[in-house]
Amino acid sequence: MGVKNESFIKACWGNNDGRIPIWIMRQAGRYLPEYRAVRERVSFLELCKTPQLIADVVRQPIARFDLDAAILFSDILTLLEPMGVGVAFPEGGPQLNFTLRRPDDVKRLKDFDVTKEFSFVADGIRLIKQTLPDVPVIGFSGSPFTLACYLIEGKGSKSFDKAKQFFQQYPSAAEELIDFLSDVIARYLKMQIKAGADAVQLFSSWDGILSFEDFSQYTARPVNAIFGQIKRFGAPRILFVNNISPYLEIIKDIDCDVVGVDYRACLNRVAVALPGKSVQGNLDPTVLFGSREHVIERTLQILDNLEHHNNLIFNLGHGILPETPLESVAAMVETVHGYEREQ
Ligand code: 1CP
Repeated sequence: MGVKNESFIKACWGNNDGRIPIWIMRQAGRYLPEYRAVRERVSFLELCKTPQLIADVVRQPIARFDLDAAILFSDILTLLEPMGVGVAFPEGGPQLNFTLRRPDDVKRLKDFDVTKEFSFVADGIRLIKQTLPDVPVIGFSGSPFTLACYLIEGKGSKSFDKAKQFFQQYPSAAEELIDFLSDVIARYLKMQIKAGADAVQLFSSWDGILSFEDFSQYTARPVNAIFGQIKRFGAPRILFVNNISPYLEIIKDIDCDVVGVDYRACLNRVAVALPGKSVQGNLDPTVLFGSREHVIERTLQILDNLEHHNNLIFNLGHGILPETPLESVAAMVETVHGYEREQ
């Protein structure tokens, strides 16, 4: 195991005494000229389905910056295709060719063999491991509620009102939908770990629109079920919640190893509220549009504010934005790695 591997995985378990690890949500993406060059040749979906191209773009940010983890290149919405839901990725954002409108529609979603339908993901992970033997690889899936949001709305949305309404109008269909998705997601993450993923992350990107009570039912309950099924494989389980602050009391009891924190929250406050869990985050992605001094200052602010650093994985508090200056990314990475903490 190289140095990189040690710091990320150790931090996931809360016992890192080496350098502070950092990776970046959406680190292989449009802010990189070399990613845009690949995307000029192939469509987004073709890229997601071609193991060699997956391995190529996963390596791009690692080759440019001294990052401590790689993340599988895919999208949370590709998991919907074998259910019978076509997904397209035009310029304006993802579009589904099927939406859940009535409770009966849930029964039209097909169950499928994850290993058979997603062999390109398993092959992609195996190739990443060959290309980057010293770097831990993170597998991922969307959370059940976040995937349900897209299934009901049919596309992205600012508030997913239709999805929230469906959950209130049809609670038993909603539960059936969440349980079906949880089962598929657990099998999908298990397959990724078996293929070589060293850690897995659930993206609860839209769960943060739920009421406190609904978060217990539609996030905590299914996430516990999913993570409970994969615990025995020994790969750290990361739960990223966009808009985490209202739910800390619930998250405290969720069975996960690391909590990914959005940029709105005070990272130290979250860390204090979640004893026994590691934290990942949470620089505001727009900070990277400021001066070099500003990037360094805001990065140090997060680091200085934390009481403990042995359970920290530095990251942005949401995905990196397409126009982000590359110099700012380098400044952030150098600041994190150069940080001298009190032992
Ligand atoms: O043109 C392009 O290249 C497509 C842009 C793009 C990219 C690079 C999309 C469409 N997805 C991705 C890759 C992606 N998506 C990764 C790759 C790995 C990495 O991090 O480097 C990951 C982890 C995701 C996860 C994802 N997809 C999430 C969860 C993270 C988050 O932002 O909260 C979500 C919500 C999606 C849906 C999605 N896919 C693509 C877009 C533009 C969106 C957001 C749509 C919306 O606004 O609702």
